[in-house]
Amino acid sequence: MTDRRLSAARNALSTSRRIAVFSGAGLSAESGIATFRGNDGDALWSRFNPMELASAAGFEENPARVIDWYNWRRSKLANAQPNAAHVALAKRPRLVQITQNVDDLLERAGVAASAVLHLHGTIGKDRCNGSCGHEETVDLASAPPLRPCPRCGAYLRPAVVWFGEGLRQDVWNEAQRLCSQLDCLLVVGTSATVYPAAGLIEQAEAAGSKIISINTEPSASFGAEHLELVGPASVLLPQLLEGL
Ligand code: BJW
Repeated sequence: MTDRRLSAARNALSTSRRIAVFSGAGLSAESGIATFRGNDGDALWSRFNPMELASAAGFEENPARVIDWYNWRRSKLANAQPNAAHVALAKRPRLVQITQNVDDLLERAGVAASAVLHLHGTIGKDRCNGSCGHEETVDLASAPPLRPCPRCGAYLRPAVVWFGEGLRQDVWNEAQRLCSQLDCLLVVGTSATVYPAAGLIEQAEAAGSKIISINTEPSASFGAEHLELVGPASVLLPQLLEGL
């Protein structure tokens, strides 16, 4: 069954010219980075309250708690390595990378930083929580505690997108532009529950793109042109992309 689906998916890819990858936390799960909503008991939102840790209100209430939590995640990421799924993607530079992930494992696997659209920002940077626009790179292995912005004195915060916040307009516009003109969208390791990002799948499908999904769990149907592969990304992606 999986073999038949895999060859159908390979066929769909080989007959596609414009291909993008839309990835989520499952892509980095096998690098030891926790997902948000998985069933394994390790998922972040089963252990922590997202409104305390990933919202502007949570930061206002207790900024040090938020920074400490992000620094704990940063130290885990500092010790992580790209897995076979990241490496398989990096070997195919013609694939456009649109990711919800805030980690840099695609880049560390060899994808050019300029070629990855990070819809939800990057954990490797801090930005001013005020409006001065200051941004700085953070050393993942030894990220500093809560501190003021050197330019305006407001607190610095991780350069990620929290609940209730808009996505960076230029990044979002580019993702939408790409997804409106695809032959195939490869959806990897996402629960596709967080909007507006998940809406890219619907947008691609409505514009006539084939959808191939890879997930350890069966997913919702993404339309008539959806080919679903169930299993770990580190196994299925290298198999799917072989020879592409
Ligand atoms: C594997 C695997 C393996 C595991 N191989 N697979 C419409 C309806 C209802 C609500 C909303 C709506 N539109 C907007 C909202 C509100 C909200 C939202 O979507 N809420 C839903 C949860 C209901 N959206 C927002 O707030 C967004 N902003 C917004 O809408 O702004 C507009 C606005 C502006 C101003 C005022 C009002 C509105 C922003 C969303 C930001 C999300 N931020 C986070 C945190 C980022 C920073 C951080 O990392 O700390 O982004 S939350 C978290 O979820 C993170 C992820 O990028 C995102 C998506 O998660 P993802 O990647 O799908 O991971 P999981 O864990 O959910 O799934 C992993 C999958 O992998 C699973 O399916 C596994 O089975 C699979 N898997 N191992 C293959 N080895």
